[in-house]
Amino acid sequence: MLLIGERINGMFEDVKQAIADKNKAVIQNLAANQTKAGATFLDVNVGTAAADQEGTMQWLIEAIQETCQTSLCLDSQKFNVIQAGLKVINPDNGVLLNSTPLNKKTDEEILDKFIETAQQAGPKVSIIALTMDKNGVPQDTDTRVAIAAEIVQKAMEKGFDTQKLFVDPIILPVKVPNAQAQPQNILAAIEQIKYLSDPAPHITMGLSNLSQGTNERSLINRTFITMALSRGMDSAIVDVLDKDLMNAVATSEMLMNKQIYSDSFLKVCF
Ligand code: THG
Repeated sequence: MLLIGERINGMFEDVKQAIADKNKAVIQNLAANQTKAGATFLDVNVGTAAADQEGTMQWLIEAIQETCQTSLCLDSQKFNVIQAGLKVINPDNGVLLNSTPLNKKTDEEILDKFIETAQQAGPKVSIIALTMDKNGVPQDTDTRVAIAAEIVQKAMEKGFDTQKLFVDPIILPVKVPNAQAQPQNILAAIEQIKYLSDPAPHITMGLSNLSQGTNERSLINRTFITMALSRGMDSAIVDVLDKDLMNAVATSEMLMNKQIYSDSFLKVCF
């Protein structure tokens, strides 16, 4: 599966501090460690503290690219921040633009903009599209799948390869009141989204959202990822430095016959 390392995110105290101090070494170590642990992409999110989000995105990318060639996942809800990142990124290493909803009240054409931007930026530039529209994040399975179908249709109309499209059904904290039915709604959605096109779009999610505020973060994360993988998810934004999570992913892949069994399968997967 395609794992996106979540740690270069201003939401984390060490990254927030490194941004404030312009301390490249902290960022470069996180890039190296996550790559070594098995990340295919590194998520890059400036967080909310930095005043200059565009400049911070560029500083993070430049710091990472000085020492590391791993593909980057530019993570911002603001299109201008992603555009700023694209100005300094090496698109030949592979890039994911994270993320766009189907449409917004303030910007009906946001998905078109993401697709066109990816197409102009080069053949190795993919996008993450959220099953979210101008009405917000749906709670049920059917609306998630209906929005995903519109996203896939738009990609096809615009000649954008569905293998460069990652659909995110948006997992939210299980601890939020009345949210406990959401994980199973998402599993049902995953199962349907993978049949929307051939070849299928990738399916991804920000796994750690699920366990926010709980006492058993790693256990909840790794249990849910095995469930989602078995239903057809093939990517996720995760803490690749969580060894128990990585072992659960490796075991799932082996049990799903995606990795060959050997007595040392945990060592060979990542
Ligand atoms: N979908 C997409 N992109 C995303 C998300 C998503 N990007 C951001 C986020 N969600 C995924 N990344 C994270 C990163 C960190 C945490 C959760 C999701 C996290 N952080 C600690 C917390 O809030 O408790 C930070 C505190 C700390 O440990 O220092 O949980 O859904 N496409």
